[in-house]
Amino acid sequence: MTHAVPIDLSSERRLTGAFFLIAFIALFVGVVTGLLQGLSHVGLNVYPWLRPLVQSYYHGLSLHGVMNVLVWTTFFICGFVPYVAVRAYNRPLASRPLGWATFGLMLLGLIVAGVPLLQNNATVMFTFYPPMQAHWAFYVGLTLVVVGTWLVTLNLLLTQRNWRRQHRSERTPLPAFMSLITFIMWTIASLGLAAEMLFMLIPWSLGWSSEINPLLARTLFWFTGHPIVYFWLLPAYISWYTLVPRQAGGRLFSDPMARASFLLFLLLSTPVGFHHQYTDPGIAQGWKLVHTFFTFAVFFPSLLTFFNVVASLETGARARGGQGLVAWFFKLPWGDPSLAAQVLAMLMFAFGGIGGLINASHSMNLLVHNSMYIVGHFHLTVGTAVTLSFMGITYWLVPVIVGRGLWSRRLALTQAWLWVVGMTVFSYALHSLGLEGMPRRTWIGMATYIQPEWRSLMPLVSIGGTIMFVSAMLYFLNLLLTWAVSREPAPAPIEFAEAVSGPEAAPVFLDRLRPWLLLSAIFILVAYVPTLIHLLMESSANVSGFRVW
Ligand code: HAS
Ligand code: CU
Repeated sequence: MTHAVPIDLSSERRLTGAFFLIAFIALFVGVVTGLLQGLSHVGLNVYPWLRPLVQSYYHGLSLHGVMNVLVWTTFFICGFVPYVAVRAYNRPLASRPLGWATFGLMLLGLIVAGVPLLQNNATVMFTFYPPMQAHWAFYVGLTLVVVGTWLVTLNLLLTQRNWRRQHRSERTPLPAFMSLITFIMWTIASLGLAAEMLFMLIPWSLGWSSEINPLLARTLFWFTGHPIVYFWLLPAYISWYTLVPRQAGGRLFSDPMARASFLLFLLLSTPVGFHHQYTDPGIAQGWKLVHTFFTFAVFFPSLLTFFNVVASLETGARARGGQGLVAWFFKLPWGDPSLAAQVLAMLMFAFGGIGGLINASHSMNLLVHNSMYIVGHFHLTVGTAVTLSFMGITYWLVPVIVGRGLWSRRLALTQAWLWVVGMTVFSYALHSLGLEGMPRRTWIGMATYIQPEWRSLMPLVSIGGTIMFVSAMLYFLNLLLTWAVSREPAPAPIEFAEAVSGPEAAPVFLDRLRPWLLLSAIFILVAYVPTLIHLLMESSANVSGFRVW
C-alpha cells in the first residue's frame, strides 16, 4: 500500500492557505455589512456615516451577499476540497503550477469584479438579475472566478488519472471520489451561468447590445443558482462523512451509501432550477411541476446523509461509553471545537432542510416567495450548515497549514455556540416575519408600511445578527492569534474515518463516471430544453438596463 509512505504536500498546504486567506477577507467584509443590515431592523441607519465605503443599504446588501455566498464559499472550497483529495490519494496535485495559476486567475477575477462592487457600480445583489445593470467588469470578473473553478476540476481529473494508472483495480478513495463528484457536478451546473454571462450580461453591459431578455437570463441563472447551493454543501458533507466520524472516535457507517448519495447529487442537482421561478411568467406550469418532482428527489441524498452521518456519530459516541436511544448524543467529544461546530451545523441544517421542502412545494411557495422566510432559510443552510462547518474545519486545518496549534479551544467553542444562539434567534425572527408578509431585499428600516405584527420580531433580527457578528469576530481573532502568537504544538493532520462497511462492499458501477454523467445529461436536457426553446422563440430581448442605486 502506498498509503504507508507519507509524501510532501507542503505546496498543496500553502495553496490551500492562500485560498483561505482570500476566503477569510471576504467573510470579514460579509459579516461587517451583515451587522449593518441587522441593525437597520431597529431603525439604526448607519449608511450616511459610512460614505463612500458603503453608500446605501442596497450597496451593503450586495457586498454582503456577494462576499459571503459567492466569494467566501468558493475560495474556501477551492482551498479545502483539493487538499482533501490529495490527502486521500496520498499524492500531489497533477499540476502544482496549474493549481497556483488557478488561484491567480480567481484572485484576478475577484479584483476585477470587486472594484465596481466596492464603488457602488455593481449594486445588483448576488443574483444580479437584469434589467438591473452592473459595470461590465463585475460580470467579467465573476466569469473569471468561475473559469478558475473549472481549472480546479481539471486538476482533480488529472490527479485521478495519475492515481488510477497505479491503482487499476482499487476503488477510488472515498474523500477523493467525493471531491471529484463535487467539482464535476459544479462544472456541469455552471454552464447556465457561463451562457448568461457570455451571451447576455457581458455584451449588454459593454453596450454591444442595448436590450436584454430578463426571463431567459433568470432561467439561465437558476440553472446554476440551485446546484451552486450543493457546490457549497457537498464540501461540508465531505467533512461530515470522511472526517467528523473519526473526530467523534468512530467509523463511517457505510461507504457505499455515501458514494450513492454523492452520485445522486450528480444526477439530480441541476434539473430543479424552476423551484426559484414558480412565480415567473413564461414557463409552463407542467415544467415547473417536473422541477418540483426533481427537487423532492434531490431531497433524498440528504436524507441518506442524515441517516449515515448520525449512525457514524453513534458508533463514536458508543465507543466512548454512550448509551440509550438518544442519550449517546451527549457522549460525543463536545470539547473538540471542530467537531462541536460541525455537529451543531448539522442540527441547524435539519431545520434549514425542512424549510427548503416548504419552499419547494409548488403551492406553498406562493406564501413564502420573496419574503423574509427565504432569508431565514438560507441563513440556516449556507449561513450555518455550510459556514459553521467550514469554521469547524478551519479549527483543525488552519493549525495544520500554519504549523501551530489553535490559539484557544475554549474561545473556538464559545464562538461555535454563540453562532448557534445568534442564528436561532435570527432565523426564528426571519421565518416568522416572512410568514407575516415582510418582503425580502427591502430596506425595512426606512419602510413607511411597518405592520404592527412585525414590531415585536424586528429587534430579534438585530439581536441575533449582533450575536453572530460577535461570534465571527471571535473566530477571526482566534485564527489571527493562531497564526501570529500561538505557542501550542503543531497538530498532526487528522486522518480520514474508516468505514464499518467499506468500499469493497460497493458495487463497481458506483466507481464509474460515464453512465452517471450520461444520465445526468439526459435529466438536464429533459428538464430544460423545451422551456429554453420556448423562451428563445417566444420571448425577446426588449428591456434596457437601468441602475437603481
Ligand atoms: Fe434552498 C432558496 C429549496 C437546500 C440555499 N436556498 C434558497 C436560497 C438560497 C438557498 C441561498 O424550492 C435563496 C436564493 C435567492 O436569493 O432567491 N433548498 C431547497 C431544498 C433544499 C434546499 C428542497 N438551500 C439548500 C441548501 C442551501 C440553500 C443546502 C445552501 C447551502 N431553496 C429551496 C427553494 C428556494 C430556495 C424552493 C426558492 C424559494 C423562493 O421562493 O425564492 C434541500 O436540499 C434540503 C435537504 C436537506 C435536509 C436536511 C438533512 C439533514 C442533515 C443533517 C443530519 C444530522 C443531524 C445531527 C441533524 C432534508 C443531512 C442530529 C443528531 C441526532 C442524534 C438526530
Ligand atoms: Cu434551489
